Amino acid sequence: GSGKFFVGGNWKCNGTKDTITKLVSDLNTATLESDVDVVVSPPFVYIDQVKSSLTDRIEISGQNSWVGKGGAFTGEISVEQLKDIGCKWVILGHSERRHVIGEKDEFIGKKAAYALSEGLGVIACIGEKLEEREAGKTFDVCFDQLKAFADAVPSWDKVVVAYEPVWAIGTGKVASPQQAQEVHVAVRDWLKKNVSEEVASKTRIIYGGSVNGGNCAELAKEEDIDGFLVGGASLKGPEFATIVNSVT
Ligand code: G2H
Repeated sequence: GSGKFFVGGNWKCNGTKDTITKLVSDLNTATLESDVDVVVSPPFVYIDQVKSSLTDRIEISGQNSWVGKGGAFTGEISVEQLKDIGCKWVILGHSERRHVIGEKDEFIGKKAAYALSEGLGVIACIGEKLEEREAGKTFDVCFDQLKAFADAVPSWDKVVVAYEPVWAIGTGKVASPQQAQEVHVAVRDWLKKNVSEEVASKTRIIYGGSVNGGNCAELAKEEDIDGFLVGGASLKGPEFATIVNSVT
């Protein structure tokens, strides 16, 4: 693998003050392997609560950010605000933003460039839909999404790529270690050919889509799986800790 193992918990649009208090307390008491970058991404409205109660061992990410400087953009949250409230990261291009909300490649690329320019790390998500996989277009789709990031970002130093096949997200239908590894290798190869050998070897490529405490160990064994982006299973502190500790 490349670099330090990276595990992100994407809480999506879940939680209340009470459930988040419990989750933070479970995370604070969990034993986490030291050689892993651990990040959680609460809904915006709970970030302040999480920041003020969660151990500094775990960094905080936004689930989205506005494409430029804040201002008259009703309903949006700016990169400056995420930084102000203590975030170190932002998830961009998640499939739910692409396919439910309708964000396009170029817009997502611009968001990544802006977030990086302000010093946030970017968890850059890519992944194909089931019909695209079945049509043999997995690599084409992933490479197009990757290219939109590559065309926009000046540096890959603070970018983590998350491969999340849409058919595996929240479905309980996890990609097999071989299926994930195959795409991770292809992504690394694309980076090598289109960005640089150095970026290809240094950039962490993490897997997301129905990762849980039971399947993480097998996935983590794959050479090019450098960590995970976890949705449902990140809402349970002990299970999330198990996934963090699947580092090999
Ligand atoms: C994929 C993942 C987290 P889940 O969206 O980003 O969610 O683990 O629930 O499939």
